[in-house]
Amino acid sequence: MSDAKALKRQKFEAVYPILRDELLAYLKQEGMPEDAISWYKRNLDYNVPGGKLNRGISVVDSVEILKGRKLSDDEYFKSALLGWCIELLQAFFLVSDDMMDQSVTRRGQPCWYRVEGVSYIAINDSFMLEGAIYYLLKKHFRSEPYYVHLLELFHDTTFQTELGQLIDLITAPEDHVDLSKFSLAKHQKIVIYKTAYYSFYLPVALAMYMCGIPHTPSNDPYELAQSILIPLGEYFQVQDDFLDFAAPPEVLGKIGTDIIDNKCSWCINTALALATPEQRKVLDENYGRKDAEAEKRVKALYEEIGIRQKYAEYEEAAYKRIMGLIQTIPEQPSGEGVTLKREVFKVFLDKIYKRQK
Ligand code: DMA
Ligand code: MG
Ligand code: MG
Ligand code: MG
Repeated sequence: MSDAKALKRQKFEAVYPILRDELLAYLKQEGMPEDAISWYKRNLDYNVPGGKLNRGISVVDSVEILKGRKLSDDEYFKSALLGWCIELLQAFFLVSDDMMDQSVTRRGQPCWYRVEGVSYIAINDSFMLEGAIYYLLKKHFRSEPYYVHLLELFHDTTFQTELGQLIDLITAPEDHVDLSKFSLAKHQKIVIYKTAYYSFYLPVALAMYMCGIPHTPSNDPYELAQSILIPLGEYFQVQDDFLDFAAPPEVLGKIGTDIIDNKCSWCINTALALATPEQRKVLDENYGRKDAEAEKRVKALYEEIGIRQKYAEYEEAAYKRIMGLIQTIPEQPSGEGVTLKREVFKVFLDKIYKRQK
């Protein structure tokens, strides 16, 4: 990591304990018992700050680019706070996702529900990570003219993500493998809803609201942003699917479960498109089984069909396509006020291009 990037991360991380302590102070004020306060603290500390923080820091980066200048202390704090609200949303989704996917590790440590003494309490803990978002938004943004936009955006994006999780889960029944039900079209729908809205559109739209960018009846800048960020998020989830199979767990911080979980992942869809009838039989017999040997056979088959090469080709094409979309943003904006800038999207794309974790 470059020095500049490490410093940026440190500055962003320094905001986290302030917000956590505000949340804990609320519990104290409500007269909650000490063990409840320390439980919530442990939940927050375990699940919120330890990730890559790409989504959270992207709010700050985007506000800076849109304003075209260094932020005041208050502007920095507010944009970082919105960034941490996305990280809270992410923590809420991940705690529940790991239970539903029966995952083992996350960010190099056991998934929260697998921690001694937590188990199903993790369900309520995930709700309390979500609840924190609205406590913090109300406390810090209630008097802003864009407050209701923030609320709607978080609510809409949450619902979209939940729809995505629903189709991800019901397309992967535990007891019934039917690969003929998978398709790249289904995959695209799943990844746009479960990942792209909250991971890519949300950070940029939050920054746009904070900068006072208005909606317009035609050529709405939020629509324009979405037309680039949704494909970007799709590309990101294809990477997630590929890394689930290909990345060493020590690097990725999590152990892949997609093959055992019968997921409609980019890898299986790509393999299905390339498989000979004999290879197809191997997939039919081994995909989605709760069996490490069957998983190994699927992985060997992925290698055999050259999925790494296919992925490299996909990644190059996706990069070029998204760069092309970014060029559709007018470089010389007309009119007054803060307008969308290509740089917002380029920075985001460069953060994920060829990522290994
Ligand atoms: C990610 O799906 C989507 C959400 C909303 C967490 P996933 O199960 O592929 O994520 P991961 O690979 O991180 O478990
Ligand atoms: Mg998962
Ligand atoms: Mg999942
Ligand atoms: Mg995954």
